[in-house]
Amino acid sequence: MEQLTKEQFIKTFKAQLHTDYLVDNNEATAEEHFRTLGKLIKQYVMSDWLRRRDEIVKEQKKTAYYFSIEFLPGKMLQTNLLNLGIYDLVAEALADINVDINVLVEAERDMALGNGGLGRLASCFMDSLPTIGAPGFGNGIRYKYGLFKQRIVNGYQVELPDAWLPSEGSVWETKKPHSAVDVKIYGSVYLAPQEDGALKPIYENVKTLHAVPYDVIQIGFNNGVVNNLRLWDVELPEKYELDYQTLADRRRVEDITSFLYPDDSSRDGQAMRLIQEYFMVSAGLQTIVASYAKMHLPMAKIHEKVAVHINDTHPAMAVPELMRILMDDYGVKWDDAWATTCKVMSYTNHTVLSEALEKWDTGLFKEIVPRIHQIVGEIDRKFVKEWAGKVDTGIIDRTRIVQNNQIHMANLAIIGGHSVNGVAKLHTELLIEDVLKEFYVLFPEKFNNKTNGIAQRRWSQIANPGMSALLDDLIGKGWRSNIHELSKLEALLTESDVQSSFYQVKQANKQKLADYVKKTLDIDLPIDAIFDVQVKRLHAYKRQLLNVMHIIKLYQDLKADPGLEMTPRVFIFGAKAAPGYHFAKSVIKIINELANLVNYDTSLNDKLKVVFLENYNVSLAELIVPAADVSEQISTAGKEASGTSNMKFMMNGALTLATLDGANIEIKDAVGEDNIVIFGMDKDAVYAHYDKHDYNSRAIYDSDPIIKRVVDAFIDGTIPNTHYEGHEIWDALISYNDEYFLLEDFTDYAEKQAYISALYQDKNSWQAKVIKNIANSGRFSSDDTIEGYAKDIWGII
Ligand code: 73E
Repeated sequence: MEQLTKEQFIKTFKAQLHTDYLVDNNEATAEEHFRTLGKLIKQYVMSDWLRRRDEIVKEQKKTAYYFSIEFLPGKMLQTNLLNLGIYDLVAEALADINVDINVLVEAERDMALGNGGLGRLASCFMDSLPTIGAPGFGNGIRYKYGLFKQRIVNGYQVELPDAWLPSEGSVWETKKPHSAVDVKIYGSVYLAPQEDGALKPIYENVKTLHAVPYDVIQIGFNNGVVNNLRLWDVELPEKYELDYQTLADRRRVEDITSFLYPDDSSRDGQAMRLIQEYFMVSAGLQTIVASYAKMHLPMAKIHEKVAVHINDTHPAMAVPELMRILMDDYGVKWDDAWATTCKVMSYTNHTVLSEALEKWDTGLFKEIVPRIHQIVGEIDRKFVKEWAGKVDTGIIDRTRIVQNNQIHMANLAIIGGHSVNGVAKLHTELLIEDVLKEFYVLFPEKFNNKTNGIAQRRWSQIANPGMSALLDDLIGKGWRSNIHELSKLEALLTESDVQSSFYQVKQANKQKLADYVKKTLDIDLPIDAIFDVQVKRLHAYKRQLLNVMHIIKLYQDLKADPGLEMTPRVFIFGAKAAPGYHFAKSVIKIINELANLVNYDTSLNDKLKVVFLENYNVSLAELIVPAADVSEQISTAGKEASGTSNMKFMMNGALTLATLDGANIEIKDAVGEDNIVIFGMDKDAVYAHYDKHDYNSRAIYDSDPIIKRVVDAFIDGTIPNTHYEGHEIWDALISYNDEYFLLEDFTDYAEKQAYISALYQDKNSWQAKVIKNIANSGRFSSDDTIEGYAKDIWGII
């Protein structure tokens, strides 16, 4: 963008307020101020945005398209200002006219078109792609309602719709009606032989949807590059309006882009979800192929200019859909279409949980996307034929796409692409050795690892201005553009004034969070206590319950001996449970009632506090993460593919208390064993139990009085105001043999927690570890991760 002065900014800002809202600056609402600033930002980048589009066309740059059913940007104002390099100027200019930039920041609604780590990763990539200058665009759905808003009522989670989208639309998007395309679903299709021997698909009774794109700006950091996140909305096609005569028909169409499915681990088997997947895949690919066609290059070589990434299995229909478009719309023959499709497509697996590996009933699939069903059948048939006689038939039976009347989307994505990656070293190893091992026999060359990363600018400069200013003082400002410069801190680990400066920053961040907790929950938090944080989706494998068990133990210890010496602790939780996930909701209830129990018990002398923060989302994370002393990453080893909050906490100077799972292992490698606290079984120990079937939680319960006392607290009335929840938990732990091995890991966990309490007393040693963590967090930058994708998988840089 052009050089901007404060005076120019103030002038245009005021003028825009007049034009849009007919108000003077001092009468405008925060919302009006925010939208006006957003609009100016869009104007500032417009020429860069257009130039980007033109240069990609003119230079025929190979472009990657990141297809994802989720994007979770949160708020965009600060990121956009920072990346444009005008944050300070705008903040000062606004202050000059008595507008507080923080009030504008608050006025923006979180864009929560994602559930958790998977969607947030996609958004970190959207920030990093333009930052490294790579032509990489997003493709997704413009949900009218994002992830539900969580309220806690009487300790229970209540889900409310998240109407994030103002009636005027998001300020960051541009509607592109002229780029709309039609997507066909339902009906039937048969293949009519043509004179030249080709088969032409003839559709009957289809329903046509009108897909309208909204392009959202993605601004690179200080480099003039603006990429695009294309989100599709559905409209009723005027041409086919007779197909939708009743209000109910019309509503059904509108609903296609109404809701994000609020499930982080298992799919909701609704036809609507399948339609959503096909809708965004088809609309995206039609546009991509059409723009490639404008280059007048051979269709069978589309892989030389286009890469399509399948983020988790949800967009896996991209494989048959690209085949369909190439064959049916552009006349490419099957073999050529298949060869190029496999080179275009690549896939990331995000989880080993079998319930999250999508499978669709063939009947439903055939009903909704009949032509895609045909093509998938043919891909499957050819796959079986190709491998027959070359490998064991068992392998073919288990890797083929169609099995027992189900379509296995991961199999489709693997067979139809050239790359399969996991999201942390251990996770990729597990894919190769276990979950996808038979695919590894067939296609070893496809497998690779890309450890997740985080957009460091948001998780340091924006979320933690106090720490950022300190870093500027200590190591200069270079780290802001080159995060690896954080390693300069290595020379300062033991300097006591540096240590105390980091301590001061942490205390100030803790105070900010404490103020928020006071305001929202009316609980007083002592900031000299250890702030021990676990924020993530609520899931049994993430083991929030292990954390709860430890809190119960501390409570029981303190009740038994009120004079017990203990470093005061504040346990902070934030977590949404999938609405249909009964067990997870019971854990939320238990945490809230445990909080009520301990927070108001004066005999505990403020040594123990428990806080459950309602409606955990990206904005709240930006407040919580910088305030944490301890980062809880305590999943059963082998279950958490990577985790990304672990990286955010580390970068903000929290010590990680972790199992050897996901990216925790790489954090340990980065900081060394002395600067992370590891406990519990590793993946091999967990797998040994699976192999030998020898785990017996009841035996542990019967033989360990401390564990028995803790587990019984769920049912013996210790936690008041609970009903079936405690029994449900007790049963999961004892009657159903504790699927996630909490009891086995408990003793080590409690011991390591005690170690942390002691360590915190030794401020110098603690702070040295804190600084060591920050110094080594640069390697978890999503700029580096995405560079790996761009070079190794997509070949775009
Ligand atoms: O470990 C995280 C990982 O850091 C993993 O659980 C999460 O993805 C993160 C980013 O790689 C994830 N989400 C889903 N699967 N894995 C998922 C599955 C189905 C629907 C929505 C999300």
